[in-house]
Amino acid sequence: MRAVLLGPPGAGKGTQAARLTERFGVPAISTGDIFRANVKGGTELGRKAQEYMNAGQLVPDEVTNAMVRARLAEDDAAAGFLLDGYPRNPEQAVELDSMLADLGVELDVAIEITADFDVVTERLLKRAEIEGRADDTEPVIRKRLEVYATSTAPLTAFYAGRGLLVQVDGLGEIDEVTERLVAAVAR
Ligand code: B4P
Repeated sequence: MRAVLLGPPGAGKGTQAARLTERFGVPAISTGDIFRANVKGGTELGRKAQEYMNAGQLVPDEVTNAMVRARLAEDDAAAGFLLDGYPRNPEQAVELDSMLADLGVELDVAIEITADFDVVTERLLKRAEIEGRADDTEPVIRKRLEVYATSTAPLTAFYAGRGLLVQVDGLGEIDEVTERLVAAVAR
């Protein structure tokens, strides 16, 4: 399976990617996780990404695209992958097409987890209490949702136009959402 996972911040992309990777036996590649690991490790990439993440902005495309290109070329992604949080704007989607063309493969499905903004805001504020992530504060969550609406939401039409889009309701228990996703992908 070669899939991208779309949806607003807090829809459950990271949560579900970790479960789907086990079901489908392909690596989950989360750009957010890679950035956070680099921030923690104090790398050059982490330094570049941190200010954007903390402000709820997208990390610049040239940084993100190069990172994904390198990751997709690794051996474990040859038989499939689940991209969590990439692409996040139309420019990244076009770049992903070029990466896949260079690898001689095609995307099978774009899965969108839907959830309304009130619900996701509540989830992220709850996570803030548990994990204390720098971008889970109320003003930054608002900014992330704005960026989602402006930059990422147009990808729904982009992938629908190619017949690749599958939409799954992200509300409800985590297990329920996983089962919906598995059923939707199997269709
Ligand atoms: P990400 O790490 O991708 O974070 P996110 O979209 O905000 O969602 P996340 O995966 O964390 O949350 P989830 O929905 O699983 O991005 C962070 C930042 O990195 C971005 O703002 C940007 O700066 C940068 N970045 C990442 N990718 C980029 C790209 N391609 N280009 C440029 N910049 C990029 O879950 C949220 C919470 O909800 C969790 O606490 C979870 O436990 C809970 N939850 C999940 N499902 C639930 C359910 N069914 N019921 C109740 N709670 C649930």
